[in-house]
Amino acid sequence: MDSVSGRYTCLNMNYLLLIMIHIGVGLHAVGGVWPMPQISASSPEQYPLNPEAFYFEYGRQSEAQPGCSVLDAAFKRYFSLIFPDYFPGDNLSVCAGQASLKAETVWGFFVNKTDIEDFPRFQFRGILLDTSRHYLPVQAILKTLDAMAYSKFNVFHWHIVDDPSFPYQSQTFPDLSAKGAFHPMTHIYTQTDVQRVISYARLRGIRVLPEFDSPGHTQSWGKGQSDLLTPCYKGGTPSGAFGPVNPTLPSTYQFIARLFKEVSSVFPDSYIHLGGDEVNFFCWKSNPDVRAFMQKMGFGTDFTKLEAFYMESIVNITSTLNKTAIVWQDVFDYHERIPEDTVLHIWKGVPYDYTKELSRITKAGKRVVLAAPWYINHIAYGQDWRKSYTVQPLNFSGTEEQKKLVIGGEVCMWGEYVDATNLTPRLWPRASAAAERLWSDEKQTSSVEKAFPRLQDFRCKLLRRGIQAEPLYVGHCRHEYQ
Ligand code: CP6
Repeated sequence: MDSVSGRYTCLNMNYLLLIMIHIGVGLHAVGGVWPMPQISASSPEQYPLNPEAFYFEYGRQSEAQPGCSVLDAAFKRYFSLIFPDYFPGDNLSVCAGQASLKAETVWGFFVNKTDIEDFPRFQFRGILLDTSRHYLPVQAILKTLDAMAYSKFNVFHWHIVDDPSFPYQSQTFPDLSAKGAFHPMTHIYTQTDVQRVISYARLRGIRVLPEFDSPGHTQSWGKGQSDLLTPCYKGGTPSGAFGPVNPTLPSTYQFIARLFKEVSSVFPDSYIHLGGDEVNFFCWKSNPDVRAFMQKMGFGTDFTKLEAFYMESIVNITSTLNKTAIVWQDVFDYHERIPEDTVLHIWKGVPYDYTKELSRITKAGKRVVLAAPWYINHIAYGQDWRKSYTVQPLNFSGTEEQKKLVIGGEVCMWGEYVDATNLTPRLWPRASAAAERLWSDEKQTSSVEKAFPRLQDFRCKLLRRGIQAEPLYVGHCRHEYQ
């Protein structure tokens, strides 16, 4: 998943960026490097670091050269992160005439000579934000993208629509948000908003994975698209309620094809998340037209076959759009004939029996993303980051080949109880614990006790960088902000 489409020509320089990030991270707090680099060797040799003399340079051998917008922008951001208190010209004259070394110690700092070689353990390190249960202003999303980059997350899974609201403003079907958003003007994501999120994420090495979850979780879609949802029946007549998307009508697939055609051109990522979770068969069962369709198709009374039929159809639509589908694991449970390259997203087995799911699904040769142990919308009294930290994603029974199919993991922040007021402290630094599990070498990061002070330091660094991360436990930051 790290390889990116042709539009992102500079992003293969990601690792150069990472090395710079580590320089920045190493400065403020001793040992406060998070997530832990794969290989690093520090020597007692010290160098002064002076903002007046510090600059980033393109390597001669580098494919990226001056003018690469991704790196030019990153150089600017990371300069400010490395020297957070530096303003050009500020106080500098005070030191004029003094020995240069002294001046450097006042305005700079010494860093130990450190060689770092770094690369991620897993290629997919995601965060899910849910903008349907509560609308999140674009600013809150951008802020989250900043914080994600600090912890080296590289996938923003945008669970953009769901039952309660449809904030995505579609060009093809404007009624979806006009009628399905909490508010048709203020609680929507316009095309401009979406572009802003995508390009902001791109500059930080983050892909945007949109999810349009169906056939369940689609109540809000029905408001702006008539005949899309299944009418539920009670005592032989329509009850006025609606169920999942109606899988029996050709118009359904025409609609999905047009919507996904738009979505796949708006979101450049090669993956698209199709959902497919938690389909309630109650309404389908009640509807005589659905039952007649079942008979015609030879599904009998097995509604999982009907769901399979629907998912297969929409996965095929995404294939024709040259996108790879990611779906929630429910889709595997119903044994659909889905393309080999489809990625299964493991969310069940909450809290801790997801290892069976990992075995079962990778045994069938499918790639998986692990979300089950990282539902951090769940909160508890105490240091629950420790549980996230001690997850061992590859500790399940299976062959080496099966283990290679685990492409990464994801922290889910479902939105029932989360909006812009509490998103940041609920995410950070708890998500950072999962980030280190997904980035760093497992052996080097096996001790929660050793991680604790480093994560505390990192949390202070997040505060310094303007991310309102919650405290892990009793203590203080050397720089108290607020
Ligand atoms: N919304 C959608 C949700 C959940 C899922 N899908 C969910 C289910 C159980 C828990 C948390 C979230 N809120 N669309 C399941 C993937 Cl515990």
